[in-house]
Amino acid sequence: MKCSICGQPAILNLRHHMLRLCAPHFMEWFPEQVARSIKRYRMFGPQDRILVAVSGGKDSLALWDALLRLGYQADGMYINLGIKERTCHSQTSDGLSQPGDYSGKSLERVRAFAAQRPGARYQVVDVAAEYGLNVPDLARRNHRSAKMCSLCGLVKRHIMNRAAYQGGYAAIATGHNLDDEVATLLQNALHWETGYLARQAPVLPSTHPRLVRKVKPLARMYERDSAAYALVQGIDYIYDECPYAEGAKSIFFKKLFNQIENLSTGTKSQFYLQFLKARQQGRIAFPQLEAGEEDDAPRSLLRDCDKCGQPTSSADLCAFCRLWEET
Ligand code: Q46
Ligand code: ZN
Ligand code: ZN
Repeated sequence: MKCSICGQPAILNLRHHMLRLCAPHFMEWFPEQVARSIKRYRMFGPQDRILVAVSGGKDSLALWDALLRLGYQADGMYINLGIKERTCHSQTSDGLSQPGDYSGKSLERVRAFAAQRPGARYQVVDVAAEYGLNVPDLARRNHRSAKMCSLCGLVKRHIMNRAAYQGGYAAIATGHNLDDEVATLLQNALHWETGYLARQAPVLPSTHPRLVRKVKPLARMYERDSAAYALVQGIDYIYDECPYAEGAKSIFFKKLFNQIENLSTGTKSQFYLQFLKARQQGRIAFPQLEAGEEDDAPRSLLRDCDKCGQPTSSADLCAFCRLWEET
């Protein structure tokens, strides 16, 4: 198999792009694709400061790396959720199996990544140190362990938004890739979750001066491509999924899409891009977003939380502060 550009041995067959690339050309191609998405969806400009949500996994570190290589002012942000492994060992990319602390090991990956890149700045928020409980304990106290991911998502969104707003960042960038997007899209379509479908997009614009815009520069990238980029770039990332993601429906839907993709190349891309196009052209329309989570609500429905001051659609406390009040 030869590189479509230079004829040297290729390391990757990008069937969905009808392209085979050698390592050096793949290393150029990946950031170029990220840059194209940033421009196409007008995510941010070259002068904007971006806060990248980094988890220590391949996608967020690949994204951070690509943004730095493209010359963006991209700072990392790691939220230490205090997640421990539920099994006794975890596999890390150094091939060693070590007992321990999932969040701690993820943070080590973020630190190592930044240490190898002069100028890569990042901040860490430790949920237990700052608020008194880590996220699994918070879920237990609230009897919401069964809904751990929705509680965790709420905590992460709140903390990211606060940090991005206070730090004066133009956007929060997350490492969601095409596989994540199509798995979510199908799950939401199966239940006709019109509210979620309405806002599933590479850009979630700000609806309030204190709600920071959210962008997904990898939304058009196949997961295997961001994994390949991380590997070829020598990024040491945490291989394991978060222990709470085990058995998550999203993993089932990702596997399903991989089977479909094997039978019909390009399905993932078509499914996502045609959805975006149909919505943009008005061929699919959703009703006005309803008040709910802060991100969804129109500005007219937002007021300041009595405790933290962040915009909320509820009468007194935002969902994050209510969570801690009820604990
Ligand atoms: S970190 Fe949190 Fe995820 Fe773990 S508990 Fe669920 S939401 S799976 S991206
Ligand atoms: Zn080449
Ligand atoms: Zn609040």
